[in-house]
Formats: sequence, structure tokens, C-alpha cells
Amino acid sequence: PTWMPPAGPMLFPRDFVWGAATSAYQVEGSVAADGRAPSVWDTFAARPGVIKDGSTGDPAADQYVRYEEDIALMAGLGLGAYRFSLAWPRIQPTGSGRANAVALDHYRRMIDALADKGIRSAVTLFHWDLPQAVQDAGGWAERDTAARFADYAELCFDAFRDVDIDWMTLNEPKTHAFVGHWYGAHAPGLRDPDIAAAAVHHQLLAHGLAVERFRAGGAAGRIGVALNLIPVYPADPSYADGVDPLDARENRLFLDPVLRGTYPEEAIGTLPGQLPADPDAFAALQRDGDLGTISTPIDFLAVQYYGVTGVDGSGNETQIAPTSAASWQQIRPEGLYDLLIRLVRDYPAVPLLVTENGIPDPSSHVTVDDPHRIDFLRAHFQQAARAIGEGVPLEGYYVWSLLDNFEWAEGYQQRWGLVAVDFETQERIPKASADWFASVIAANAVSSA
Ligand code: GBH
Repeated sequence: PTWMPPAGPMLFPRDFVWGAATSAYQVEGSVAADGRAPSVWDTFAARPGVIKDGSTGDPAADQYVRYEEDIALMAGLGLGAYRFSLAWPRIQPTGSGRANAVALDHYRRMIDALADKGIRSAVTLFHWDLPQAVQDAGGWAERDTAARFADYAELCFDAFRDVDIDWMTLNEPKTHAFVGHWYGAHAPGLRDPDIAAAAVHHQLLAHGLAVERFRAGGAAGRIGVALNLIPVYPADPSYADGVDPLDARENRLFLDPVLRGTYPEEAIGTLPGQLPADPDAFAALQRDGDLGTISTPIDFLAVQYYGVTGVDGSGNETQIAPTSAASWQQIRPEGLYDLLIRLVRDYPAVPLLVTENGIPDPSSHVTVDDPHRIDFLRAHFQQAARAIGEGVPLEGYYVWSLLDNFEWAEGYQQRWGLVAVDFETQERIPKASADWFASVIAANAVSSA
């Protein structure tokens, strides 16, 4: 039987954090300002035919320049936190060596301006914008990239060591490894399952090394990693055998090493379409101690939930729920509840944050009329409240996204913002969902309708 929300409002815990999220390449623009060097996304987006509307992340939503206006918007919504990412190619343009002080000053001004409005910073260190110089040296195919990342992370921890930040080492290492290195639809645009496998291990190693540096450095704040997780259901009860292998690849390949210090056997080359294809090659990437480093305890797990997937009788992915304008997004709010309950059941206790959840507008036109987004968020907030009511240690919830922005291979044609952006004028126009979200935050509660 489907779950029904109670008639009255569902209250969230008193100190629950309501936020909105973005990432550097998707909102900043100013790609050549203040010493920034190209990232893999600048290079990739410049290739003909890879971005739907032929666009790039320049100027995106121009947030590098307009951050004060955006922070005023956030304050108007009553946000308790803003999740954004630092651009590695600003802070270390060549991917190594000393920090670019101008870039750190910029982020310091932003973090201080947020704090002035009582908005906490939740900072992702890597949201896919690898410095092109690091890619030229081999990128995530190379173990050394993990060491480069740890050095970059340490520069950031030191620069903001006084600030109580929720740090996230990586954003969705799965998406970056699979879509960027296996399917070729994201930067760096490779189609090589073995490199994708290396990108899995080396990103996870980078995460672990950064957590070690964070602990050793003694900065304020907390640290975790942002994983996009996707509950898998059989399209028919007789297909139940297909769930575990797909779940191993989509979820456990990242959850298990971080939270248990092991890789799931099922994900390593035993089935068609499993990654990596060659178990020996995957084993060869690993050195003694890697899994210990990767499983260095984190302070919170950042969960990014967009929907569910199904598995058919051949073990392949199939559609089991209605999609949004993003064809990959199969909408099932109860999947969030199932996921949160599962994390508590299967993994050591760790506080949880939902650091991304949202839906695009049905069309590419600027609109402020977005009842579909209100319905989507309401249903998901209810499932979050339901899980909290059953003891899940969920501490916060960030909507993707604050603003319409550069939606990767979709360019500017897919609008995910609570606030619309007119990309001709850079005017910000709050959608109906922004006002609705502000009322949820003010009440710290979600109502049935
Ligand atoms: C998040 O990824 C990202 O963190 C964020 O930057 C992004 O803007 C947001 O979602 C909205 O998309 O058709 O094979 O290329 C969400 C998970 C996984 C969704 C990869 C898109 C591409 C599938 N993403 N997927 S494919």
C-alpha cells in the first residue's frame, strides 16, 4: 500500500538545515578572471556538438560577479545554508603548487557575505571541473591525480580553517567516472571502461586522502562526500535477482569503500555491463592501505537523490516510474524514504544530508509558474520527514538548484532553478516554488497541500 501523508503539517527538527545548491562551472562564468585557467569542462564544451545548444559555462549565471545579489536572494528565502563548489582551476590554475590568492580572496568574501546573513557554507571541493593541466597529465586515469587533489584540498582547508564549513570532497564520483570517462557525455569525454574504473578508484582515493588531511590540519567544520544514490527495484517481482548487481554498481561501488572499507564483489567485472570489465585490472589499481584511507571516518554522508531505476529480466536498467523533462529522472518520492532507511540499516551510523534534489521545468522557456516543482519538492520533503520520524539522522536538505544554470550537456535548455535566470540580461526572477520553499523554511514544516 502506498504511504499517505498525515492531514496536518509534518514538522522538521528545530535545527534542521534548509539550503539550495549550485556548482562553480554551472553558475560562475568569468572563466578567465583573476588567473583562472581552463578546466576539462571549458575544453569539452568548446567541442562542436557535445552541448545541446552549443553553449559553454561562460557566462552561466555570472555568479562570480553577482554573488552579493544572489546572497540577498538567499536571505530573502530564509535559507540556512548555501551549497556551492570551489573551482580548483581558480585556486590552483595548473593543478599544483601555491594557491592563487586572488581566487581565495573571492571565496573568502563570498563565505563572509553568506555568514553575515546567517547562511552557512556547504562547500564542495570538486564538482567535475578538473584543471585541464591535470587532465593533460592523465587526469583520473593516473593515481597521482589523487595526490594533486589532496594538496588542493589542504590549501582550501587552511585558507578557511576558521570557518565552520560542511566540506564535501567530491560531487558524485560515479557521474564523473561513468558519464565523463565511460559514456563520453560529460568532460573529459572519454569512452573507456578501464579509464572509468581507474577514475572510480582514484577519485575515492582522492576523497580519502583529503579526509586524512582535513583531520591532520584541525580546521573547524565537518567533512563528507556527496554520492548520487539511486534505489533499484525489479520491474516485475520475478526480476528480483537483477537488483543486487545493478545496486552494486550504482550505489555500493561508492558506499562500501567509503563506509565499510571494501569494494562489492558484484560490481567488479562479473556481469555484462559491469564496471570495471577486468577484475585484475581493478585489483592492480589498488595498493595496500588504499581502502583504509578511503574509509577514513567521515562526519556526514551527503546524499543526492533524483529518483529511482528499474531492472528488467536481463539485468538491464528499465523504466518503472514517470520521468521529468530530464529523461533519466524517474520520479518516485518514496524512493527517498527507502534509500534513507536502507542507509541506516546497512551502514555504520553517520549523519545524513540530502545535498541535491530537484526537477527541471517542462520546457526551456523562462517561467516563474512551476507547480510541478512545488508538487515534486512537497512529496520529497514529506518522505524526508517520514524517515526522520522513524529515526533517520537526516540533518538538512538542499534543493538543486538555487538558480537556473548551465546544465552540462543540456546547456541552458534545462532549467532546474527555484529562481529563474534570463540569460540575456542575467535578471533573477523567483519562481512560485521559491516562495513556496520560503514558506516551508519559515514554518520548518511541510503541509499536505
Ligand atoms: C546532479 O547529477 C549534478 O550533481 C548536478 O551538477 C546537476 O546539475 C544535477 O544533478 C541535475 O542534473 O543520460 O547517461 O548522460 C544528477 C545525476 C547522473 C543525472 C548522470 C544525469 C546523466 C545520464 N546525474 N545523468 S546520461
